[in-house]
Amino acid sequence: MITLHHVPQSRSMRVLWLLGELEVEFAVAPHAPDRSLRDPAFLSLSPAGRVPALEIEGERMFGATAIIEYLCEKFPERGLGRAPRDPDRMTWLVWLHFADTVTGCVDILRRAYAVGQTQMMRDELARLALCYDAIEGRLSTPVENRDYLLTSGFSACDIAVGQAVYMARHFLATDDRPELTAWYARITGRDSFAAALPAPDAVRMFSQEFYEVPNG
Ligand SMILES: N[C@@H](CCC(=O)N[C@@H](CS)C(=O)NCC(=O)O)C(=O)O
Repeated sequence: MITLHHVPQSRSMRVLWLLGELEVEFAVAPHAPDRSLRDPAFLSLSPAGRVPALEIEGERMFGATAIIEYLCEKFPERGLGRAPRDPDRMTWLVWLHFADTVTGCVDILRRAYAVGQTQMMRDELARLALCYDAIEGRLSTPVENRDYLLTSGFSACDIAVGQAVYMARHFLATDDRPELTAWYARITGRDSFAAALPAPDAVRMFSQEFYEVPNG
Protein backbone atom coordinates (compact mmCIF):
# COMPACT_ATOMS: atom_id res chain seq x y z
CA MET A 1 0.00 0.00 0.00
CA ILE A 2 1.10 3.54 -0.77
CA THR A 3 0.39 6.15 1.92
CA LEU A 4 0.70 9.86 1.20
CA HIS A 5 1.21 12.23 4.13
CA HIS A 6 -0.69 15.29 3.07
CA VAL A 7 -1.53 18.83 4.11
CA PRO A 8 -4.36 20.21 1.95
CA GLN A 9 -3.22 22.89 -0.54
CA SER A 10 0.49 22.24 0.12
CA ARG A 11 3.11 20.64 -2.16
CA SER A 12 1.71 17.23 -1.20
CA MET A 13 -1.36 18.13 -3.27
CA ARG A 14 0.72 17.65 -6.42
CA VAL A 15 1.50 14.06 -5.36
CA LEU A 16 -2.18 13.50 -4.54
CA TRP A 17 -3.13 14.78 -8.00
CA LEU A 18 -0.49 12.54 -9.62
CA LEU A 19 -1.65 9.45 -7.70
CA GLY A 20 -5.17 10.13 -8.93
CA GLU A 21 -3.93 10.37 -12.52
CA LEU A 22 -1.96 7.15 -12.13
CA GLU A 23 -5.10 5.33 -10.96
CA VAL A 24 -3.22 3.33 -8.34
CA GLU A 25 -4.47 2.37 -4.90
CA PHE A 26 -3.29 4.61 -2.11
CA ALA A 27 -4.25 5.97 1.30
CA VAL A 28 -3.97 9.53 2.57
CA ALA A 29 -2.69 10.36 6.06
CA PRO A 30 -3.93 13.92 6.68
CA HIS A 31 -1.85 16.44 8.62
CA ALA A 32 -2.30 20.02 9.76
CA PRO A 33 0.31 22.63 8.83
CA ASP A 34 1.49 23.11 12.41
CA ARG A 35 3.96 21.93 15.07
CA SER A 36 2.59 18.39 14.83
CA LEU A 37 4.80 18.02 11.73
CA ARG A 38 7.73 18.11 14.18
CA ASP A 39 6.48 15.11 16.19
CA PRO A 40 9.11 12.33 16.30
CA ALA A 41 6.74 9.91 14.53
CA PHE A 42 6.42 12.24 11.56
CA LEU A 43 10.12 13.22 11.62
CA SER A 44 10.93 9.53 11.19
CA LEU A 45 9.15 9.77 7.82
CA SER A 46 10.24 13.24 6.79
CA PRO A 47 13.35 14.36 8.68
CA ALA A 48 12.78 18.09 8.15
CA GLY A 49 9.12 17.78 9.17
CA ARG A 50 7.72 18.68 5.75
CA VAL A 51 5.03 17.32 3.47
CA PRO A 52 4.81 15.45 1.24
CA ALA A 53 6.12 12.22 2.68
CA LEU A 54 5.31 8.92 1.05
CA GLU A 55 5.33 5.41 2.48
CA ILE A 56 5.91 2.95 -0.31
CA GLU A 57 7.32 -0.58 -0.55
CA GLY A 58 8.23 -0.52 3.15
CA GLU A 59 10.39 2.59 2.59
CA ARG A 60 9.77 6.28 3.11
CA MET A 61 10.28 9.05 0.60
CA PHE A 62 10.24 12.82 1.08
CA GLY A 63 10.57 15.73 -1.36
CA ALA A 64 7.74 16.31 -3.82
CA THR A 65 9.85 16.19 -6.97
CA ALA A 66 11.73 13.04 -5.95
CA ILE A 67 8.41 11.36 -5.22
CA ILE A 68 6.93 12.48 -8.55
CA GLU A 69 9.94 11.22 -10.52
CA TYR A 70 9.83 7.88 -8.73
CA LEU A 71 6.09 7.37 -9.18
CA CYS A 72 6.31 8.22 -12.89
CA GLU A 73 9.06 5.63 -13.29
CA LYS A 74 7.26 3.02 -11.21
CA PHE A 75 3.99 3.44 -13.10
CA PRO A 76 5.05 4.25 -16.68
CA GLU A 77 1.78 3.00 -18.21
CA ARG A 78 0.04 6.38 -17.85
CA GLY A 79 2.83 8.16 -19.73
CA LEU A 80 3.26 11.02 -17.25
CA GLY A 81 7.05 10.78 -17.04
CA ARG A 82 9.65 11.02 -19.78
CA ALA A 83 12.33 8.32 -19.65
CA PRO A 84 16.06 9.11 -20.11
CA ARG A 85 16.10 8.61 -23.89
CA ASP A 86 12.82 10.40 -24.55
CA PRO A 87 13.25 13.55 -26.73
CA ASP A 88 11.30 15.51 -24.07
CA ARG A 89 13.33 14.20 -21.12
CA MET A 90 15.37 17.38 -20.65
CA THR A 91 12.32 19.64 -20.90
CA TRP A 92 10.39 17.35 -18.55
CA LEU A 93 13.10 17.70 -15.90
CA VAL A 94 13.34 21.46 -16.37
CA TRP A 95 9.63 22.08 -15.85
CA LEU A 96 9.17 19.48 -13.15
CA HIS A 97 11.80 21.19 -11.03
CA PHE A 98 10.59 24.66 -12.01
CA ALA A 99 7.52 23.95 -9.87
CA ASP A 100 9.70 24.41 -6.82
CA THR A 101 11.00 27.76 -8.09
CA VAL A 102 7.38 28.93 -8.14
CA THR A 103 6.66 27.45 -4.71
CA GLY A 104 9.82 29.01 -3.33
CA CYS A 105 8.21 32.40 -4.02
CA VAL A 106 5.04 31.22 -2.30
CA ASP A 107 7.02 30.15 0.78
CA ILE A 108 8.57 33.62 1.03
CA LEU A 109 5.23 35.36 0.43
CA ARG A 110 3.61 33.33 3.21
CA ARG A 111 6.43 34.33 5.54
CA ALA A 112 6.22 38.01 4.47
CA TYR A 113 2.47 38.06 5.22
CA ALA A 114 3.01 36.33 8.56
CA VAL A 115 5.46 39.03 9.68
CA GLY A 116 3.74 41.95 7.87
CA GLN A 117 6.75 42.79 5.68
CA THR A 118 5.22 44.82 2.84
CA GLN A 119 8.48 45.41 0.93
CA MET A 120 9.31 41.72 1.08
CA MET A 121 5.84 40.98 -0.33
CA ARG A 122 6.39 43.39 -3.25
CA ASP A 123 9.86 42.02 -4.01
CA GLU A 124 8.62 38.45 -4.02
CA LEU A 125 5.56 39.24 -6.10
CA ALA A 126 7.96 40.63 -8.74
CA ARG A 127 9.91 37.34 -8.65
CA LEU A 128 6.69 35.35 -8.91
CA ALA A 129 5.66 37.49 -11.90
CA LEU A 130 8.88 36.40 -13.64
CA CYS A 131 7.88 32.77 -13.02
CA TYR A 132 4.47 33.44 -14.57
CA ASP A 133 6.22 35.10 -17.55
CA ALA A 134 8.37 32.01 -18.01
CA ILE A 135 5.28 29.76 -18.09
CA GLU A 136 3.46 32.16 -20.42
CA GLY A 137 6.51 32.21 -22.71
CA ARG A 138 6.73 28.43 -22.78
CA LEU A 139 3.04 28.06 -23.58
CA SER A 140 3.34 30.70 -26.31
CA THR A 141 6.06 28.83 -28.24
CA PRO A 142 4.61 28.15 -31.67
CA VAL A 143 3.99 24.44 -32.11
CA GLU A 144 0.80 22.83 -33.23
CA ASN A 145 -1.49 22.13 -30.27
CA ARG A 146 0.60 23.74 -27.53
CA ASP A 147 -1.90 22.69 -24.89
CA TYR A 148 0.64 21.55 -22.31
CA LEU A 149 4.16 22.41 -21.16
CA LEU A 150 5.64 19.56 -23.20
CA THR A 151 5.24 19.27 -26.94
CA SER A 152 4.55 15.56 -26.42
CA GLY A 153 1.46 16.26 -24.33
CA PHE A 154 0.14 16.20 -20.77
CA SER A 155 2.70 15.07 -18.20
CA ALA A 156 3.68 15.28 -14.55
CA CYS A 157 5.16 18.72 -15.38
CA ASP A 158 1.67 20.09 -15.87
CA ILE A 159 0.67 18.60 -12.52
CA ALA A 160 3.69 19.95 -10.62
CA VAL A 161 3.73 23.43 -12.17
CA GLY A 162 -0.08 23.58 -12.25
CA GLN A 163 -0.28 22.87 -8.53
CA ALA A 164 2.48 25.39 -7.87
CA VAL A 165 0.38 27.97 -9.75
CA TYR A 166 -2.66 26.89 -7.68
CA MET A 167 -0.68 27.89 -4.58
CA ALA A 168 0.73 31.05 -6.17
CA ARG A 169 -2.69 32.31 -7.25
CA HIS A 170 -3.40 33.04 -3.59
CA PHE A 171 -0.97 35.94 -4.02
CA LEU A 172 -0.87 36.86 -7.72
CA ALA A 173 -3.65 36.47 -10.28
CA THR A 174 -2.86 35.03 -13.69
CA ASP A 175 -5.56 36.93 -15.66
CA ASP A 176 -3.19 39.13 -17.66
CA ARG A 177 -1.38 36.08 -19.09
CA PRO A 178 -3.80 34.47 -21.55
CA GLU A 179 -1.86 31.29 -22.38
CA LEU A 180 -1.14 30.57 -18.72
CA THR A 181 -4.77 31.22 -17.80
CA ALA A 182 -6.10 28.94 -20.57
CA TRP A 183 -3.61 26.17 -19.69
CA TYR A 184 -4.46 26.42 -15.99
CA ALA A 185 -8.18 26.11 -16.76
CA ARG A 186 -7.45 23.15 -19.05
CA ILE A 187 -5.40 21.13 -16.55
CA THR A 188 -7.50 21.96 -13.49
CA GLY A 189 -10.57 20.74 -15.38
CA ARG A 190 -9.32 17.19 -14.89
CA ASP A 191 -11.16 14.95 -12.40
CA SER A 192 -7.97 14.11 -10.54
CA PHE A 193 -7.35 17.80 -9.83
CA ALA A 194 -10.84 18.17 -8.38
CA ALA A 195 -10.21 15.07 -6.25
CA ALA A 196 -7.03 16.65 -4.86
CA LEU A 197 -8.78 19.82 -3.66
CA PRO A 198 -9.36 20.17 0.09
CA ALA A 199 -12.66 19.02 1.55
CA PRO A 200 -14.75 22.04 2.64
CA ASP A 201 -14.04 21.50 6.35
CA ALA A 202 -10.36 20.46 5.98
CA VAL A 203 -7.58 22.28 7.81
CA ARG A 204 -5.60 23.87 5.00
CA MET A 205 -2.49 25.90 4.24
CA PHE A 206 -4.24 29.06 3.08
CA SER A 207 -6.80 30.63 5.39
CA GLN A 208 -7.69 33.22 2.72
CA GLU A 209 -8.58 32.92 -0.95
CA PHE A 210 -6.35 35.87 -1.82
CA TYR A 211 -3.74 37.90 0.06
CA GLU A 212 -3.63 41.59 -0.91
CA VAL A 213 -0.55 43.71 -0.34
CA PRO A 214 -1.54 46.24 2.32
CA ASN A 215 -1.52 49.90 1.17
CA GLY A 216 1.37 52.06 2.15
N1 LIG B 1 11.62 20.56 -0.92
C1 LIG B 1 10.50 20.01 -0.17
C2 LIG B 1 9.80 21.16 0.57
C3 LIG B 1 8.61 20.68 1.35
C4 LIG B 1 7.93 21.80 2.10
O1 LIG B 1 8.51 22.85 2.43
N2 LIG B 1 6.65 21.57 2.38
C5 LIG B 1 5.86 22.54 3.11
C6 LIG B 1 4.43 22.55 2.58
S1 LIG B 1 4.32 23.17 0.94
C7 LIG B 1 5.80 22.12 4.58
O2 LIG B 1 5.76 20.95 4.88
N3 LIG B 1 5.75 23.09 5.47
C8 LIG B 1 5.55 22.83 6.86
C9 LIG B 1 6.64 23.39 7.71
O3 LIG B 1 7.65 23.86 7.19
O4 LIG B 1 6.47 23.32 8.91
C10 LIG B 1 9.55 19.31 -1.12
O5 LIG B 1 9.57 19.63 -2.31
O6 LIG B 1 8.80 18.42 -0.71
